[in-house]
Amino acid sequence: MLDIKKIRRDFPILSQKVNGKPLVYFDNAATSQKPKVVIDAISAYYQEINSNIHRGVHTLSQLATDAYEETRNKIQKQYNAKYNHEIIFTRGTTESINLIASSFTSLLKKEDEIIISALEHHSNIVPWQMLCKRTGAKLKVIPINKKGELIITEFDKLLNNKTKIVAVSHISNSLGTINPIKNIIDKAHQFNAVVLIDGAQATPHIQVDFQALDCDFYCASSHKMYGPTGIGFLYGKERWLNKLAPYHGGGEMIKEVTFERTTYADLPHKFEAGTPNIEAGIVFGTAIDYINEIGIENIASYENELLQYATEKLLKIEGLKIYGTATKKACVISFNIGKIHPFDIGSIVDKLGFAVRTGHHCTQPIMQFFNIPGTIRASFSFYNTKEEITSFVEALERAKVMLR
Ligand code: 7TS
Repeated sequence: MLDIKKIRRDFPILSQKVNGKPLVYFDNAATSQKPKVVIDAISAYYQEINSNIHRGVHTLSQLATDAYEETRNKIQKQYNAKYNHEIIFTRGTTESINLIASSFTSLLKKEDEIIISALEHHSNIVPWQMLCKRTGAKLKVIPINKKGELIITEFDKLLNNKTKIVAVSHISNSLGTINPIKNIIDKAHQFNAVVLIDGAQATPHIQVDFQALDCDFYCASSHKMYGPTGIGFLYGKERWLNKLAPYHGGGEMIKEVTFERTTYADLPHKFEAGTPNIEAGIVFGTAIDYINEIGIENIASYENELLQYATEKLLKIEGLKIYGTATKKACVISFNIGKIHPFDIGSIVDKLGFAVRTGHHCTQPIMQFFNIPGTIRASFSFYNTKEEITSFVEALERAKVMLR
């Protein structure tokens, strides 16, 4: 059992008032709040060991390098990668996907096909469209049913020997659907396609094991995992990372440079040109430690309780419709009330202290599928409570009356 009261004290922002009302933060899918240990670690880095990494013999540089590399080791351990050099630091999920899409340019031909799904965030759509434009390859889309679940029998029909890449999300940021990625990975591998998993919404909430999944690439962002912004990772199987061309050129990613030719550094540095976001990389490790203190299994089970509670309470509001009713769901609820525009509801509940996201959530094709302009999205985290959900439902009832 989690002591939520105690946990909430770890997050200074949660005791703030917004518009004169206690803040209720239900926009965790966009970004999570940060515990004090994370906030303090950022300050400690600049006060104690700030220096550039991987290049100085001096003590501070070595301390910073060790702390930065320690996070790589923590990510390897947390997600059971075989080697620590299979973890590449990036600015986040978006950059991780772009890195792979860019690096595959020289490996694709115009007969080849890439499969994504109808549930993807724009960051797992646009880079593949750009890759298709560069190479002539074709983009195929696994459709969804009315519950917001992938139709796997349609995936079976799309797969063939031309399929080179399958890129799907672990959990949908708009609908909360948890996709059957193990099944997708196994099926894709039967056709020798590589599989990239967009794990931006999974790593903050559920246990993930790269080797058990057997995915070829997996991407995530620290800022959704209670850590700093501007840092994330790409996991890639060693054999694939060795095969791919680097994404950025510059310092740090080379073995030897002459004007005639350059040889590249070994993994992971081949993909890490330039001075990285050092402090965020180090403090990402602090956030992982924090998750482990609470326990990812505890997080998953408490958040599931919140999801069930919120679903039940929200459905009591007359005219409220939930989009995304998958059997396997994470703690995200997208909904609309009657014909009221989501933005109007979002603006009113904001005045009452509730932070929710409204709009298309960077998933316009999902909105097109449901034929709606957008939704109100409440996304929960382990520091949220049933009391907050109850008062949210009351606020929605008030908003509904005001907008009638
Ligand atoms: N993939 C998914 C599934 C996401 O939810 C997001 C961000 C991204 C990729 C991109 O991550 P980034 O860290 O590189 O920006 N999702 C959201 C959201 O739902 N609201 O704001 C950002």
